[in-house]
Amino acid sequence: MAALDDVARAVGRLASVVRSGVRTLGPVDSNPVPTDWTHVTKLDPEHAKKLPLLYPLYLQHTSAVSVGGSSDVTAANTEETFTLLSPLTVPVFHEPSGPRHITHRTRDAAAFIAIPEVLNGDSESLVGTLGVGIEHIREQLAPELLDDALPRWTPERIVDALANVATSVLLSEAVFEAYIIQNPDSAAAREANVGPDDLLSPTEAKQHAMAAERHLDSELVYLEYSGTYGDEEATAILDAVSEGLDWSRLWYGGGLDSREGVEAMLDAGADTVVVGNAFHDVADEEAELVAAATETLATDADETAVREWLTETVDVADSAAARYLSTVPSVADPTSTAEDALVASVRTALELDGLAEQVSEAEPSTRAELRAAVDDAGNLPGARYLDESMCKHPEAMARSVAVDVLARRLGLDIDGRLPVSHLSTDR
Ligand code: 1GP
Repeated sequence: MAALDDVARAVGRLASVVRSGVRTLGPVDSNPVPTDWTHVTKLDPEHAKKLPLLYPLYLQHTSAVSVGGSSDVTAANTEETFTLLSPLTVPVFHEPSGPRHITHRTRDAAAFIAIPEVLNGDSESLVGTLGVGIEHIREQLAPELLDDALPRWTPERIVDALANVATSVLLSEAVFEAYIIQNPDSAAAREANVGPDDLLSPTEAKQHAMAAERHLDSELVYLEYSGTYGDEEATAILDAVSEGLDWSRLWYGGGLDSREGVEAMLDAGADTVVVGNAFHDVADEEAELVAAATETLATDADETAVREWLTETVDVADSAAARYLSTVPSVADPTSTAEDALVASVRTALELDGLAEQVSEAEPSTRAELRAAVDDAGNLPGARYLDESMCKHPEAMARSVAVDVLARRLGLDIDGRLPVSHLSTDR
């Protein structure tokens, strides 16, 4: 038995040497997080954080979307956010802040699960939450998964062994994110118990990051300034950390709302920047603009009239839409792209108002009647704009938005396809 144990240990050691050789020397990059992602948009599922009405127009430019937030996140609002994002062609992944936010629906919808571990918080934030997560997968998700797949008479011993395998498979599909949180005045810092004394110098951050890559096998090291721009302190840390990493990706997030800020972080060594608040600000601005537009413009105002009104009303170069788009390196002209997106959203919102008046005359009481009334009206608000975006089935999406937004406005108690309560139109 002792000899067998020795062989098993030797094989284990060899496997780990081979793994790290493949990681660092091999021609194939074994890190599953793509290097060509320069920009990730982080969407918070909590209801107070809205999405612009025609969100694919904005999100088509980002490299990937992450779903996750620090407060008021539930399994239900997480599932709703994944449903909303299903028409997108960009990858969407899940960054759960609690194990119960992972459900079968979120797992099916997510490209992968990114599990956060905080390197400079308390031990709870490094291994405690991870332990709770693994327990949830082993004792709930994996058995539920097998329950659907195995015949009822399968012996418990077999189910138990398979649940172990399923847990390992689920974990092997996950990506581990080693966080260094540097803004103690953020929800993320409060959750992980990161105080002013826990902030790291560039050298300490580099050492933590090297341990995360070599010991924790973290696919990602995430320098997190959530809510505030890290500026020169962050660039000094990125500079040091990027020198220490070979295999893990290096991400920066926090307070980004300009091209200069993004370029500074990428130049300092970040592979990817993450933008959160600046995206939700677009929805808040849009709600105000639409409220102002309905005071002045007719519901059938044409594109020229809407554009004229918009450029007289706001300085588009300084709008939240332009600020968000300026954080996406591939957007060549953020101001004109923002102007087009804002014109599209305002016009679509006005058309929805017009459609609501028209459709209410038919007094629909079921989803089918409402859908028929929307189709009879002959104009699907937003369809022409979604058609030009990288969105799967643009017409179907425009129809779902119209039907579900109008159902809520008309107070109809019918099952929605899209959870439009997350959109800027729902206040
Ligand atoms: C939060 O790093 C992200 O986890 C993004 O931060 O909301 O400040 O952009 P902001």
